[in-house]
Amino acid sequence: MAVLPLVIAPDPVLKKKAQAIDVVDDAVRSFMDDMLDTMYEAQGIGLAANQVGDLRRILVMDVAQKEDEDAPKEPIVMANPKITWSSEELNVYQEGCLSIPDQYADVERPAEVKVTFLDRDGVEQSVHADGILATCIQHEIDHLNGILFTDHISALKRNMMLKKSLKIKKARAADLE
Ligand code: GNR
Ligand code: NI
Repeated sequence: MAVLPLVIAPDPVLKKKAQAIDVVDDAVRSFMDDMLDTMYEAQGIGLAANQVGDLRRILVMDVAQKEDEDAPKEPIVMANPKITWSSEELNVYQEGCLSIPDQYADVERPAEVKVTFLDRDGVEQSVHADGILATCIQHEIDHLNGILFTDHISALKRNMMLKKSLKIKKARAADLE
């Protein structure tokens, strides 16, 4: 179990496409656990491997604690997630990203999705997600495809947010934050 350093935008690894894994072995499980530790420590509801500098198609989520910090943990891990169906109906959520600190914007996405993936035991599963879970899954799968939530908003807003992110990244690197 370990908290890994978070990659902050702009960074090339956030624009790269992650690669499918062959099997979920102990090394993959250990990495999934580290990703969960990292996500909980950063108080996020999701995390994709790119965000810790790794290009395997792995994401972790826990949307249970969004409303209530004392709610029991409900960790979800997915390897090789694939959206097999998206609803026509769209939904707008104010999104944020651990790799673009302190910036938020409304993003419109399909309200519901069906996803297949390999779970922590390497067993194929499928889920039909709605609400914040549907949004989060799409946000994380975007990361695995090298896409950030800022790619869904206007260029003006995007450039502003990435500039601010770079400022924060520099400040953190200089240990000022
Ligand atoms: O913590 C996070 N919150 C969030 C809020 C709305 C939509 C998506 C997210 S995911 C984000 C964590 C993160 O950056 N995951 O990649
Ligand atoms: Ni993100």
